[in-house]
Parts: sequence; C-alpha cells; structure tokens
Amino acid sequence: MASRQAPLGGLAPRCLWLLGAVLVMDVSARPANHSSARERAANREENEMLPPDHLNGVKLEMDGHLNRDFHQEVFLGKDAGGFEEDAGPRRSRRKLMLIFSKVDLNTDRRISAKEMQHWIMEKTAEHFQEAIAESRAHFRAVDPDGDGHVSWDEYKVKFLASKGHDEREVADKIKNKWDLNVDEESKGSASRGQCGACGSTDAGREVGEEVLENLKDRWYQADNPPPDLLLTESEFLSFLHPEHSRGMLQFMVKEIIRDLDQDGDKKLSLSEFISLPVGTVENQQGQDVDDGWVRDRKREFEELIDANHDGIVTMAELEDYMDPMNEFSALNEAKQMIAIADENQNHFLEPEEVLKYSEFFTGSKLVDYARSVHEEF
Ligand SMILES: [Ca+2]
Ligand SMILES: [Ca+2]
Ligand SMILES: [Ca+2]
Ligand SMILES: [Ca+2]
Repeated sequence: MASRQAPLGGLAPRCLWLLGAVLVMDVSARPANHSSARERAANREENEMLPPDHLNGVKLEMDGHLNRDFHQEVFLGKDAGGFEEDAGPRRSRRKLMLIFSKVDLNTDRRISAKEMQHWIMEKTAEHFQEAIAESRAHFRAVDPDGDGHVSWDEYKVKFLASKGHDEREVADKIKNKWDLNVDEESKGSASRGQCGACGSTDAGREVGEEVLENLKDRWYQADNPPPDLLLTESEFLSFLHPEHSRGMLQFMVKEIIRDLDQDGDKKLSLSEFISLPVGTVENQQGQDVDDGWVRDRKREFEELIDANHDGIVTMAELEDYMDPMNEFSALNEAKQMIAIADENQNHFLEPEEVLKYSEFFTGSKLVDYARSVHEEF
C-alpha cells in the first residue's frame, strides 16, 4: 500500500469556524433521499446480497452522499448501543465517560489529537473486523458447495433469488444461456443513473439489467488475476467492502466521480460536488434541508477533500479522503472532532466538553451535563 500524503497546511486555523457550526451539522442536513441508520438496518436484511451503499467508518456513501454518522462510527466503533433516547441519560453519560477514559491513554483527563487519532484507527479496525465476519457469512450463503470459489453466475442466481425471482428457474435459464428477461433493453448501454455504483435500494425488487451490469463491473474489479470471474472469500470481501482493498477503493472513487462529474474532466469542481440530485426539493422544508446539505458538502469539499486547496478535487485527493486506513486523514478527523467541542480552545477535549457535545459524538443529547461531570467522572 503506497503512502500518499497530500499536503494540507494550516489546518488548525481553519478548524476554528467549526466552533459555531456544530449545531447545524447533524440533524438538519440530510436530503430527502438519504436514508437514516435505522432505515439502513431495516434494508440490510433485504439487500444482504448487494454490496451496501453505506460503509461504516467511510466518509462518503457509495452514491456520493456524505456519511452523516461518520463521527459517531469512528468514536463509538461497533459498540454504538446505549445512547438511544430511552437508554436513561445517567447510564448514557456514564458510558460516554467510560469511552473518554479509554481514549485518554495517558490518563491526564484530556484527549489530545494524537490520542483521538489512535482511537479512530482502532475503531476503524473494529469496523473492518465486523465487515470481514459479515462477508464470511454471505460468502457461505453464495458458495453452497463450499469449494471456496463463487462464480458470477452462482452469485447472480442467489442475488436474483433474494430479489424474489424463482431460484431454480433463474439457475436453469443461466445454465441454458436463455434470456433472463430482466429489463433486456438497457443491456450493454453506457447510460447510468445518478447512483450507478451502488445498486441502489430504490431498485428494490425491480432488478434491471443495469443493476446487474454494474454489479458485474464490480465483480470484475474484485477478481484478481487470473480473471476467471471466480471470487475467493477475500476477493468477495473486497466486492462487498471496497474499503478493504486499494484497487477497489480506486474503483469506488472512479464510480463516485463518474456520477458527479458533469464536464467530463474526471475531476470535481465545487459546483459539481454540491449540485443536488434532480427532484429533491419539494417545498420550503425540503429547501432548508437542501441548503444545509449544500453547506455541509461545501465545507467538506473546501476543508478536507481538496487537500491542496486549488478548488479542484482529483481522484488522488478523493481516494486519500475516502481511505479509512489513512493515518493522515485520521489525524485530520481527530483535529476536526476536537475543534468542534473544544470550547476553551486549548486543543484538547475535557470531559465537560465531550458531555456538552454528546450529540456530535454519540447521536443523542445527554442533558444536564454540568452536574454529571461531578457525579460520574
Ligand atoms: Ca490524554
Ligand atoms: Ca469535472
Ligand atoms: Ca485539489
Ligand atoms: Ca478543550
């Protein structure tokens, strides 16, 4: 894995704007077509054969949306429970302070950027382990004969069966090379939707040839030489979880740029990055949501993705930003997370600050933070 550290001078001063920004960051800024963590969990069952649109601990969704839950995912790791609204504020605060003490490696009761970076890397590794376990289970489901290889046709049968097609019928058709009759006409066409890469949940049961073509592209990408279209378990992992492989990460970046790039220069300008999918603005409320969406994307583009600040995001810049194992990005994230809650501006997080900004770190507001510091820490 090559190390590609892009220059990113003067981050600290630019973090100051974040101080005031936290309140608008989280709840409001979500366009109408963006699903919540809860909806995603509900969809996961149905789409378990599909590579997920959402990847824990990765900054962008496969369809190019910002991952709204990123900070919580890298702060809480797989241990995200216990902060629901009905969990009891006292217990939640206690749990948050327990996390605080784990992040605070040198036990000086404040979190430094280095400590936070270390924590983020640890939680990212946790998400990786989780993805491996999940992928292993799915691999068993698509490799029933257990020979350790899954062919594209085997996968296609299982995938279409999971979408409500008759498994035996599909298998027979594929075996005899008959037409599958899933939306024949778009076969081989170069046109793609807004979400070409993600096999979007909108597709639901209606699996078009286009979705299959996109999946097959991805299958090819995940298949290391020799290109026999048989995936091993580890190749299947990078099919489902592109964040686990350099080549697939690049593929994902290309797909995202292809979907957002309007002038075809294979780079993203700010206006390309913030332009909305058609049809998301329906009323004033929707307009406000979209304004927040644009504001957040603009900030992310300018502060983090466009590392050399020339107003253009290249493939390399987007790849650095998307790579969850990039230590440099993790340090930038750590600094950003600290800046958001660092009220006394000493570049460290104290327990009071973490509790006060609990919504940013955990997704729920834990009221009465001032008292709890004395009670529970
Ligand atoms: Ca410390
Ligand atoms: Ca462009
Ligand atoms: Ca740039
Ligand atoms: Ca502080």
